[in-house]
Amino acid sequence: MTRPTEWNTQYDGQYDNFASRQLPPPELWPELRFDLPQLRYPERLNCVAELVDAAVAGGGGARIAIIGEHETWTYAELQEKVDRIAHVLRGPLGLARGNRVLLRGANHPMMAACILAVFKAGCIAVPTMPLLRARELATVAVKAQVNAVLCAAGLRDEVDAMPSGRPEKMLCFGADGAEAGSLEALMALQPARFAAADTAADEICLIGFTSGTTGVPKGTMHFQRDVMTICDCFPRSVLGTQPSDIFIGTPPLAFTFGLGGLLLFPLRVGAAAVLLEKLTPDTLLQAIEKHGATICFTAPTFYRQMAPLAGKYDLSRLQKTVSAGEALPLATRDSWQQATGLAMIDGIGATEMLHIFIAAAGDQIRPGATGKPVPGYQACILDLDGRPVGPGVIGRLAVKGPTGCRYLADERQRDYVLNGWNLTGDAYEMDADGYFYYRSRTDDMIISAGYNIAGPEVEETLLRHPAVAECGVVGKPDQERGQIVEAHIVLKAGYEASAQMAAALQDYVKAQIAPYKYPRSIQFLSALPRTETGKLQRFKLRAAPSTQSPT
Ligand code: 3UK
Repeated sequence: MTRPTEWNTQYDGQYDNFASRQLPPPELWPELRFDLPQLRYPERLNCVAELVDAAVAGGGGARIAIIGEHETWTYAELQEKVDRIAHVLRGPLGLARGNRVLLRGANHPMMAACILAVFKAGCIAVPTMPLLRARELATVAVKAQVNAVLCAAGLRDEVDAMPSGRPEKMLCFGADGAEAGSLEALMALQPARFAAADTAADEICLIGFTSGTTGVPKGTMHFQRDVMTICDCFPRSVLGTQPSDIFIGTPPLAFTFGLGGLLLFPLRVGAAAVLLEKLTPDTLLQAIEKHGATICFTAPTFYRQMAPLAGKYDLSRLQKTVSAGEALPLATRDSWQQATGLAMIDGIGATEMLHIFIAAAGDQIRPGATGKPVPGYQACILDLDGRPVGPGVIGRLAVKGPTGCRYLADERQRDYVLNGWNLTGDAYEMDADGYFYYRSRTDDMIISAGYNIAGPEVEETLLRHPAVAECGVVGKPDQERGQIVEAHIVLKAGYEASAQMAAALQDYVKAQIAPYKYPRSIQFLSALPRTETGKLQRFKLRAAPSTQSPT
């Protein structure tokens, strides 16, 4: 791999070990297994040296790397953008190795370049979803002790409004023209080449935040090595990626499903990634046709909505479609296959595991099952006491492999890791042939249209409304979205349950937290079901019939 050279030795010597000090103690880590020869990486490893520099050095500089709405970058052009941004980070911004950089932007070539630049500079990327509001951003920024922000110009308001105050070091990109003081303006003043930081393979480069059931997001920490690992597992052994592939899809780069599928996996094989924002089922189909995309990544609900529209488009180049984020209903698999002739590749991944660890493709697919452990991973089903159960018994899904859960300073590490196994919080069942079948979440996470939504976070928000006395938020099954958020509300005296009240509460939530978390269904109750010790009984809310129809 590339060693540091005279280009940027001026940045040597500073190292911020905040993140590594927040790693859980070794006894709380999952067991990590590197059974496959391709997963034995050198001790010093910079993932962007491998994913971008190696492609250029190997003669692939003129190949297309990234296609955006308005720009197409070759590998050489991507390398130059990444290198200039890395210089901005370490030079004008004055960041040290190991500093955390919060990233905020929709799927766009510049967002991709920024993430890669943070990895390459030896800093730590903290990508955030474009829809997050100031309060949610602040939680992330405080937990990860963020040192700087790179933000799409159109999304800066929520950063400016962060209750914790925004970090002093912030640069915006993507405004019309390269405004003075913008990231682009600074990039133009920097050298075109940046030698990748000489990082250790087990140096943290990414903190991926997940919404927790308590509403406090968990930061999952991943190493330079892990970025390579996910590229060399599922895409290699299940998906079967080729240099000629053109990747497309919807998951945000701030979600590790999108980061892998729409950026890292294509780069690993010298393929091209189409990065588009604000895709709808119609515009995604249009873009698949226009760009001749061969591999698509999105959530089940998107495929469900695309299936009836697929006939309008020429999808003849499309070869593989990957579904993840929530369970793939059989009806969705069937309608997609009828519409396109493609057998869906279902895969379960998790932010803690970084990417997909159980999946199936081609003639390995067994409808109704997610699949089998991706080579390199092992899985089993554990009972409540942590003992493995045999085929046909529903229990807790447990996995181990080359990646695994390491939360940033979080007590919930003890819940996710048991005897070396990662417990994903899913109830699964195995059959006699070793196929794994999703049954439900074991915890209270609401998964709606591919988004993870923590009920208590919505509750916390609703409770700030003057009319709300008490509330409980659960997921209700929904044909379209998998689940919808349903809020059960006890109003304070003097307030009346009405459609107007429901709408007001919905608007209130949308203004406070990411709008996708708002309760589509609101039910008014006179009291919430509670145990003797005062605990809310969510299962009773879930079982209660909805009396008012969702909006
Ligand atoms: C659920 C699935 C059934 C499951 C993710 C691919 O979803 C991802 O990460 P998250 O941390 O959520 C993890 C949880 O989501 N889930 C995901 N995929 C499936 N359930 N079938 C599936 N195919 O509850 C899991 O524990 O948001 C997915 C790649 C990277 C990811 N981060």
